[in-house]
Amino acid sequence: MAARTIPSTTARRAAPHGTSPTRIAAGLLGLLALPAGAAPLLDVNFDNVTGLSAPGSVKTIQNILNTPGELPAGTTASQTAPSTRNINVRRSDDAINTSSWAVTMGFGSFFTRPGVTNQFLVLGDRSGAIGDPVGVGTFLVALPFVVPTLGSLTLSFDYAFNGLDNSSVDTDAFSARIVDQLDPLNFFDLMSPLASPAFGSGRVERTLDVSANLASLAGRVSYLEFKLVQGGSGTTSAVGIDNIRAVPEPGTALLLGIGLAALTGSAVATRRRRGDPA
Ligand SMILES: [Ca+2]
Ligand SMILES: [Ca+2]
Repeated sequence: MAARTIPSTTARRAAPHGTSPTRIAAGLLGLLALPAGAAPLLDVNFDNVTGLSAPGSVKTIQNILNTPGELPAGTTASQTAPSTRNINVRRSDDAINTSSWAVTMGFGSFFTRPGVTNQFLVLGDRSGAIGDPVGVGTFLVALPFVVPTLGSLTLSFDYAFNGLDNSSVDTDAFSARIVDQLDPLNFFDLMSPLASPAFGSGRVERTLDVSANLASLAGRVSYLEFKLVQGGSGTTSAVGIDNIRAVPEPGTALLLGIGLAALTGSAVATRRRRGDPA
C-alpha cells in the first residue's frame, strides 16, 4: 500500500540529497565510461617489503608474514626441506636477477626497471645466484581474495623460471592456480594452456568469464597459488614473480554499480515508508 506514493515522492524529495534518478543514471553512465574496471582484488608488487637495504639482501617469507601489511592478510607459504629459507623477496640488483639465463645462474635482469630498485618474490633459492638448494623440494605461496560472483576477472603476473631439470627422475615444474580456500580439490589451473614446464620468462594475463571458467569458485575465498616443485635429486631451479594483480572487468563493475544503485533506491524507499528523514 505504501507503494502508491513512492515514485513521485522519491524523485521529488530525493533530488536535493543527490539520489535523483537523473544522478543515478549519470553515475551508471560514468561506470560505463570507465575503461579500467573496479579496484583490484589483488595488487602485489613486493616493492613495499622493508629491510632490503643493500644488493644481496634477502627477506624471508617468514619475516615478511611477521611484518603486518607487507602482503595481503591471510597470505600463506610452505616449503619442504632441505632449507626453510628458500622463499624470499630480493632487489633487482641481486645476483639471481642480474646473472645470465645460463642454466642455474639467474633471470637475465628480467626484473630490472629503469631508474628504480625493483623488488620481487623468489621461490626455490636461498641467496645469490640459483644453486641452493640442490635437491627435492616444494615451495608455495598463496594469496587470498574473493572471486566475484558475476562478470569476468583478469589475473596477471610476471614470472621468470630458470632451472636444471633432471627429467630422468621427475620434472621440475612451476604452477599457478586459483584454489578454493576450503576445498583444495576445487581449483583452476592458470598455466595449463601454456607450454609446461615453462622454463623462460614472460607475463601471464588471463581474463576469465566467472560463470564459464570459475563458477565453482564464484563468491568464495580463494587463493592465487604459486608453486615450484623440484622433482628429483640433482635438480636446481628457481622462479621469480612480480606484479600480481586480480581485477574485476568493467562488466562486473557495472553490475556492482547497478546493484549499489538498487540498494540505494531501496534504502530511500524504506526511509520514505517509515517516515524517517532522508
Ligand atoms: Ca616489484
Ligand atoms: Ca643461490
